[in-house]
Amino acid sequence: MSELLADGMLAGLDEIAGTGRDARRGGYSRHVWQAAELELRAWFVERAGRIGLDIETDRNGNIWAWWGTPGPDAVVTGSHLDSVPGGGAYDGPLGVVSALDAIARLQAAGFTPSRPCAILVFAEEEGSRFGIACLGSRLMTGALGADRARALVDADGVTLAEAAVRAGLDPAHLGTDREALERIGLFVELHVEQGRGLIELGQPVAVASSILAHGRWRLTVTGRGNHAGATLMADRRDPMVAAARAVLAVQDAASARPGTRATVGRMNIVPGGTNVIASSVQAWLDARAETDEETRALLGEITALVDEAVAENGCSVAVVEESWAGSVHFDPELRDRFSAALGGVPALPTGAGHDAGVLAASVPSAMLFVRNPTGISHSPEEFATADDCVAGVEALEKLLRTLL
Ligand code: HGY
Ligand code: MN
Ligand code: MN
Ligand code: MN
Repeated sequence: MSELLADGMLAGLDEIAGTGRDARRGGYSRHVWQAAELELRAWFVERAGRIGLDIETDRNGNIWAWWGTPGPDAVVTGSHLDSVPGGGAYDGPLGVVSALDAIARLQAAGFTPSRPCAILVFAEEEGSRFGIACLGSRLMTGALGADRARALVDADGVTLAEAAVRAGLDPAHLGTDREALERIGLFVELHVEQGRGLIELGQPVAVASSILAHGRWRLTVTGRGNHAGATLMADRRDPMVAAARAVLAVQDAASARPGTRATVGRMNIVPGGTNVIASSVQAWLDARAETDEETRALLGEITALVDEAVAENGCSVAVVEESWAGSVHFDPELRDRFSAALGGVPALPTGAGHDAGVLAASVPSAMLFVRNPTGISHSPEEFATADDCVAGVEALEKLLRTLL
């Protein structure tokens, strides 16, 4: 039995368990084309090579591992290897190692595909370096304009174009290459569940039914920097106070609208001195709802409340939309066909965005979820048991067998 069998995918997870550990935050920080993610790319290429897959990197920096001759109408599976800052071990990698192991199992059973098949590893699904979630799939489908993409800048001032050149790509092709997309006949992504759906259903595996609409906005609150000790409270225009009230407004607005979610998980305080009243505060809003309209309505309410809070503190605010992804409903025929093929596994909605959701606008796409007994994700507490991971691989293997 190849070492990919038996617990191949568990061995795969073990092999990368030490890559990109974030001692300060806990969990993993693996961001596109930076050391840890480059190490994972190399690991993936080596692992795929062990089962005879042929590797190529497309013009948007996504990695393809072909089982047999590359070609049109391919059955493609995969996910991503990058993470959020301080992320968990399964979000992304579980889909990649499961794809490797499902193919290894089919090979070991002497199965030969009747159509092209590939594993696809997307670049920058989390948007942790350049700020746009699902960057690799958006570039592939054209959901993100090429000019805007090339100009994206990371925290060190490196543009996506510059980072792409360092990664060996021609930035002129970022976001313009449709060849890669045209080879996909169907895409299926296995992913750890990031909520409590399968816990409550008491099942190890589900198919995805829908993905929330999801927007990201950058709020820049500007006040007047000053001395923490010499400035009377009545004389202050403190953007930190306005931003704090804005965060409370986000919490109130989303909590009052059933099904909506809104988060401020990232802030940048300028200049950031203990004895300095800030001059400006940047806060990033992540807002989601079942429909595009509800998400936009939530944003409208939040910005009205923020305007009020900011004005009362003598500050000003600028709101910039950084990314937007409309709600996704996976093809019900495909969803139900896959559910039936897996013995009637449930269909679950998700609040988390995925590359499969971006691709769904262009090619038949589906997702498999594997139970996460903590129900927590984007955190070191994210987890999946060995049994459920194997149930996920077996489900993916079964689907690939019906498709290939
Ligand atoms: O933010 C998300 O929902 C995904 O994990 N990128
Ligand atoms: Mn994620
Ligand atoms: Mn993910
Ligand atoms: Mn001083």
